[in-house]
Amino acid sequence: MRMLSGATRSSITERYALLAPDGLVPSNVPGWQNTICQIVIAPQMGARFTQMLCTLDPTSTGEGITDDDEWFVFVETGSISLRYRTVADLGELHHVTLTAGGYAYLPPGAFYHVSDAHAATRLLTFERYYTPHESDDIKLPDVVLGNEADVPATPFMGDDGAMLKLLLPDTPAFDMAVNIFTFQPGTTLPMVETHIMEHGLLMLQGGGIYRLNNDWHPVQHGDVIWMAAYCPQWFVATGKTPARYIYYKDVNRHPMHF
Ligand code: UGY
Ligand code: MN
Repeated sequence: MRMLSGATRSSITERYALLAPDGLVPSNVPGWQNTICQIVIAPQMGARFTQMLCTLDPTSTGEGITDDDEWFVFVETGSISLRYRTVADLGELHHVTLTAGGYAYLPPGAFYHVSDAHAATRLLTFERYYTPHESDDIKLPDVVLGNEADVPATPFMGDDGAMLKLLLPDTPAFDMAVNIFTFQPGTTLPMVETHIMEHGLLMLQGGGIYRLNNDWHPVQHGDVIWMAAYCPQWFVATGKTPARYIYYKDVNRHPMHF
């Protein structure tokens, strides 16, 4: 149908971006076949990482080499087979099945191959340059495999209406965190956060109002948000169901070494 109004909730600014699903456009991404890849956050926007949404079917395949980067994949819906090898294990090829809620983190120097997707599979990926720790005692992170269903949630700053899961170990080897937040209706972030960490976010369920810099935006399932360093941010969950989002954050490095 022809669009008459030209209206969209998407808004791209210097300090943040909100991308509503209706405006997303696929790209041909090297390594991915028969897959709809939407690059939703990228350095071209001002970000220091890349976030991608990939829709797969049983004919889809995807592969890559992390090189100096690190790669995180989260199965939003469906399931995949993931084969990977790392430099640390002398090139042995590992094979795991990731179902909905499943995730994998691969450090630099890894190879990955995705196949055997269920018909309705959507993946979220985060990729960025891995910043080595200043201390030679801190080695590269290990591979992490898990499912968010097995990760315990803890109240955020004492509020059990806002439960937080950390999907990656909170140790100095990791320069990225990926967390899932669940907000009961009416719950807010306890303050307008203004911090050095950058975020890339995907709304997994429900909705609310996101304050981004000096603007307030209604957001819902499927929306993507980029928040630059020091972008003031605040959220309230609205509606009758809990709101859930998964987000990336850069952590554990000196500001001069990112
Ligand atoms: O981890 C965080 O900085 C988180 N509280 N930010 C957010 O949800 N916008
Ligand atoms: Mn934050």
